[in-house]
Amino acid sequence: MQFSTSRPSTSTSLYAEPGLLRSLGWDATTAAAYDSAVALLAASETAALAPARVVRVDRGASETLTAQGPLRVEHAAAVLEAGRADPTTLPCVGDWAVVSRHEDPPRLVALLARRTAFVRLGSAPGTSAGQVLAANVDVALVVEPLVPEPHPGRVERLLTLAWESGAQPVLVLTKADLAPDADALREELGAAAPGVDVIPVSSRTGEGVDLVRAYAAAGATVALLGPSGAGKSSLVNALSGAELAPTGGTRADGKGRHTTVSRELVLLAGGGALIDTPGLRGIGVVAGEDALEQAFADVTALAAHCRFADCAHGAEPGCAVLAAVESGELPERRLASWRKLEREARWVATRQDARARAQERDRWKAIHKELRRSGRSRP
Ligand SMILES: Nc1nc2c(ncn2[C@@H]2O[C@H](COP(=O)(O)OP(=O)(O)OP(=O)(O)O)[C@@H](O)[C@H]2O)c(=O)[nH]1
Ligand SMILES: [Mg+2]
Ligand SMILES: [Zn+2]
Repeated sequence: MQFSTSRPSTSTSLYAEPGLLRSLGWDATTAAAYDSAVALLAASETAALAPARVVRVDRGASETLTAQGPLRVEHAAAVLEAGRADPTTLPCVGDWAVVSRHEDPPRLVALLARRTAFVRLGSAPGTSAGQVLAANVDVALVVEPLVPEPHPGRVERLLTLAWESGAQPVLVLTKADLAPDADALREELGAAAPGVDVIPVSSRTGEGVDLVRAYAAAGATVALLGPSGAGKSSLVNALSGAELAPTGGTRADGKGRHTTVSRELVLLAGGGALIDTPGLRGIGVVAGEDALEQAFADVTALAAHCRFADCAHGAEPGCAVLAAVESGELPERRLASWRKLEREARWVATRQDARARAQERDRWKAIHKELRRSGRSRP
């Protein structure tokens, strides 16, 4: 996290905002983003504005926290309209917002630019643009249970999503109290998480909980992502020292019961915020090339040593990636996982290109229409 502290801002009074907003992570960067968002509003909308953080979204309204405490706000018409064109612009948990108390009920009139965002794209061609799972997360805790057994492929997919979001990924291995071979599993999963801290935890014994809590220090926002039943809500409770989030059992097959149903931000006593999320059912397509390079930094480093710059690591001579698989340095499973996510990333890129072309076409259509209209009305 890089927070500038000396940035001049027209809302220095807001930057000096005490207490609640500060412990939610309000800083000079947020203050500047607030000013920019307010500047874009129509003059008629600038009465009784205040900053707020979205703690939960439900049915066209958001529960928020303002400097004065909780405030439920409806989403303004302009916000909803923008959301119809691009659902990723709709308010989501973790968003900083501009709210207006001028109206009754109060309204959310704009969102501040997001520092980071977890975006889940549609999982099949032709599905809608995407869904933002959480915004302005500083640290993404990828939560994977050690018991009944961890899935390295799922960890890789979620870590890629985390890298893509712009947050710092951390791998949290839960239910360490139940795993007799926790150390061996930690090593195996560490190989699937280059450049990422790996923390085994137990919400039951408290092992590792302090290490995780340290990430939420000083107003940082931490989000938990992982499958249902992984122990995300149990960890939220262990971190906060209170029963904030309901937890559920697991089924006989070890799968979770989807106990958590909405994404919710909770404030920690020592400052900082936590976002609990429901277990992801399908994660879908997650990322572009840059995030893949980070999530698979080991593969990328090997590929730099292939004889051919455009090596596809198939059957080419002098392929350093295949040599590493041969020698056991790179697990074959990991190479397969990388290939799968690579294919998906290419598909996303193609689709984004197609969307950009369609938007360009629409723009020209509008320009031509306007030209025809003004041509006709010319004297
Ligand atoms: N032994 C042990 N059990 C745990 C631990 N953490 C969670 N559990 C159990 O695992 C089950 C699922 O925990 P939850 O915290 O509800 O899981 P979740 O990830 O929030 O699941 P969803 O809300 O469904 O996504 C519960 O029965 C918990 O008691 C742990 O560290 N050790
Ligand atoms: Mg839960
Ligand atoms: Zn190669």
